[in-house]
Amino acid sequence: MFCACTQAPERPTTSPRPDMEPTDIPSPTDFHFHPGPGRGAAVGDRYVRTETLVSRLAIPWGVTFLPDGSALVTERHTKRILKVGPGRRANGELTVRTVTTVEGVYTNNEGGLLGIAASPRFAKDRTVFIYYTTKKDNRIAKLVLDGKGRPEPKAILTGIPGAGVHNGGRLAFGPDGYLYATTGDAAKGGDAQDLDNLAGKILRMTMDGKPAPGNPFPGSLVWSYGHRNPEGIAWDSRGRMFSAEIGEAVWDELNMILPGRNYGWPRVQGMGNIPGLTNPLAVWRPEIGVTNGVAIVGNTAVVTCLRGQRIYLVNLVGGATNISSRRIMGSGTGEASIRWRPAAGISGRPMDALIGKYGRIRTAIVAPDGSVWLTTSNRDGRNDPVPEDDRIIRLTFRRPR
Ligand SMILES: [Ca+2]
Repeated sequence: MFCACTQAPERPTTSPRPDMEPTDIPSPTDFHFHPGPGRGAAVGDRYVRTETLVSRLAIPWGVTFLPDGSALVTERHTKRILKVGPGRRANGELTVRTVTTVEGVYTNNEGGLLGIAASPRFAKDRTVFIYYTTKKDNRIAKLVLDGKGRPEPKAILTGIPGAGVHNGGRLAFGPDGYLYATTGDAAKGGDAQDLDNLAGKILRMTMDGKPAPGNPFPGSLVWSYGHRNPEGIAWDSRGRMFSAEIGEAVWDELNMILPGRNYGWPRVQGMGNIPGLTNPLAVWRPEIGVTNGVAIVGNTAVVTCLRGQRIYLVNLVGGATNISSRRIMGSGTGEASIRWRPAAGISGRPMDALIGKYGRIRTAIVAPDGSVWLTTSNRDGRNDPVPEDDRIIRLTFRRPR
């Protein structure tokens, strides 16, 4: 039997990184989240503010920040890489200009130009990494943006299975300096369990696309496996890695990613409590979920939802002392169900916010100023866009009155 979680959250045990906590942005670790009497009615709206940074884009998918305060943003189907900001236009939104259009990208429903990550040494090497679909695979390439002519993508990893759905595609450099990529099962669930297949994995590599030192399987790019379609990855201030993953038709997941672990797909969705398979930290029914992006500020994970058209604020102050705990708590019933595992670090019911306000929300990433940037995906054929779509939204936390 599942019960609503009403216990008081534990005291935060860590502080956010100083560079994530500028003075004008309250940290969510300064106050406790309470589901309160309005449970299920966007109670998280009390804790957040939003502003539109950019409007009228088309499926902005990957976001990465540059040392000059601007961001590079990919658009999935136009194949464009946009430079956003740091300047403002007369209407207050950030400037947008096209840096390049990537040749060789094949757009097929969920495929196209997906993730982007700037080299940690961008100021010197002017290099960004992109993940995109071609007619025969998904691949990761590097582009040198030195301003000398059209940048040509140079592949560092090819042969990631691709399909019209489940292409994964998120790229990010971890705190260890290595490049991580999420791959989808490309509609073949069994491949997620095959360690010799790059589908349904989280990969960890050098900037040359080679297995990074310390990977759990010798000579392999695989960091974790048994994933269906993970599209979000983020790390907290303690270096713990999290991923948001889209499940099939029953549960979407937030996972803590540990090297060499099997996350269960296609044997199980959600909390299986099956020996040898790692349970998610929290799961949502797709009607209120299809969790996609994740960004972490202090001890709060911001998890975005496509179909659910909202975000969740997930309080991580529980400490994740027992990742293998089988104790599951829950809230809601049927299509509105959310479950989480308190002993694995989720201190209470994830709180929803922005329900329906911006439509389908995909990417989440922490900006250099400590705010969180969100992108919408209302022009992907699965919603009725408004003229302002698609947007990039800036989210900041506030202390509730
Ligand atoms: Ca799973």
